[in-house]
Amino acid sequence: MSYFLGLDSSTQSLKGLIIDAAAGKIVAHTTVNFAKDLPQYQAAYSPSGDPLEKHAEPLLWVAALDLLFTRMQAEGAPLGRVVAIAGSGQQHGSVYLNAQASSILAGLDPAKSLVDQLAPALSRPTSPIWMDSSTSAQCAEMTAAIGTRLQTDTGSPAIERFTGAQIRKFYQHEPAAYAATATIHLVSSFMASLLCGTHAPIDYGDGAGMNLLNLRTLTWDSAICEATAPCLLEKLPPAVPTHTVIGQLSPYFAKFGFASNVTLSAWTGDNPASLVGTGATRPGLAVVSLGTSDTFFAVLEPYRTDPEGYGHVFGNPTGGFMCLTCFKNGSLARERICEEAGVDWTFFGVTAFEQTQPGNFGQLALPWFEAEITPPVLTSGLRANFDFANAAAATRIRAIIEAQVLSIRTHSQWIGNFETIRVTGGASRCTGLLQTLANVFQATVETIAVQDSAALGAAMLAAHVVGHHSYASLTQALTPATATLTPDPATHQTYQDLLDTYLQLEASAKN
Ligand code: XUL
Repeated sequence: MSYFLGLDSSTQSLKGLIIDAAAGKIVAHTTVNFAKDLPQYQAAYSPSGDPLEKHAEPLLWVAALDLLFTRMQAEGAPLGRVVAIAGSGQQHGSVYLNAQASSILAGLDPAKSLVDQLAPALSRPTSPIWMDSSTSAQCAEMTAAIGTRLQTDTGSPAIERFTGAQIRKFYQHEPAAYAATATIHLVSSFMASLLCGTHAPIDYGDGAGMNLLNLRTLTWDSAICEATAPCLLEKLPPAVPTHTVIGQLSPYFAKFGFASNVTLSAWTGDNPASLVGTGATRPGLAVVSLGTSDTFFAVLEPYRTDPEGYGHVFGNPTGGFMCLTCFKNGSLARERICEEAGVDWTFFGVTAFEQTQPGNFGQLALPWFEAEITPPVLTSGLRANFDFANAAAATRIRAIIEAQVLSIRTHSQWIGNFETIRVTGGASRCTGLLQTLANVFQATVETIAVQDSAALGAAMLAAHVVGHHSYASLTQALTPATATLTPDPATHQTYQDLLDTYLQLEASAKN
């Protein structure tokens, strides 16, 4: 039997994907879309009304798990043949559970829904997620307490969305609820806990997104935990390598047709899982994931940190380290510009690029509709160096896309150069964007068939950890390049010049 299930609990959906590892094929693929399928829950909102605050209701993810398996079973997905499960979650988001949670998880009753059973286990009804940038004060306090070691040992300076600062804010604003919290999970380890029926550990891939894990010792850093919130170390599940078997599937899930002896492999963050699912676990290859946020990631050897402080170091699920830079205004900004211009996706992705020329006569627009992460900008709003509102739609679109790509180039330079960039995510169908990436980086751009690289990566992890399938064979069969774009050398100088314009605009707009 060689069926492995990968799950991905992301900002907008929960996906399930089954691979037949021996045949090298995806055999089932199902999505629960939060806005469409579970509109009664909030996926990203501000409980206090502060626009910098972004939380989700954790019961949304719980409800989505029941719904996904119900749907997969109804669709005839071979759940009964699944040998092992792994998964990934949106990074940094945290779930707060009380002391009852352990017995609730251990005694899940298949006659009741997961939501009804888990609701009493929460010590906090909402979960801060990665889109939150409301913790600048807590970041400043953590930096003052720890100093530069915070970045050099945890892989990132204090970052607003990272879990450490979020936990500190919770402790400061709601001390009683913090004290009533027995366990703090990441989205990934929380989802894994539901499946295991016991508290699951946090892996090095996702754990590194908390500012609490010492990447030199690969243990929770007790001094940083103490400076973050009282008794924090006691509330954290153990930190483990991603390649860890964490238990067996809870009998609760037999009702969906799972076998009785399904093994669970540790869950990780969506970006570390995507590193596996895009076949990018070797140096020289970088990935640009064009999702809700745009991320740039690659293997990082040896361990080092970004001198600018924007790039983060996480555990590479296959061993060693990876680096990642996150740009919040990714697809959300593209969708907004497309809608405002009143054009369809063919115009946005193709026609606009035929009607304009590389470099766009130096016209750039920074798409910071939401507070931006890279570079950190807390005041939202588009910034352009030309009369954006009165320009033609095609000019506006190229101005946004070229700025997005130049930002990715600028803030990934510390990692080095890459021969190949693999592109994944919804917007990887936008050929104008892909050619711009090839030209700006002067690198080959490859697309891969699977859009859901995090769910695929999770299934590949399960196949490797439990089924002992080699990454080389899984990568070759499941993530081949489907299209290759080569850079146009004639644009090299154009983009060198535009990079300077971009840097000037970014510097002036940051202030
Ligand atoms: C990474 C980050 C985002 C989320 C999206 O640091 O914040 O990419 O992981 O799910």
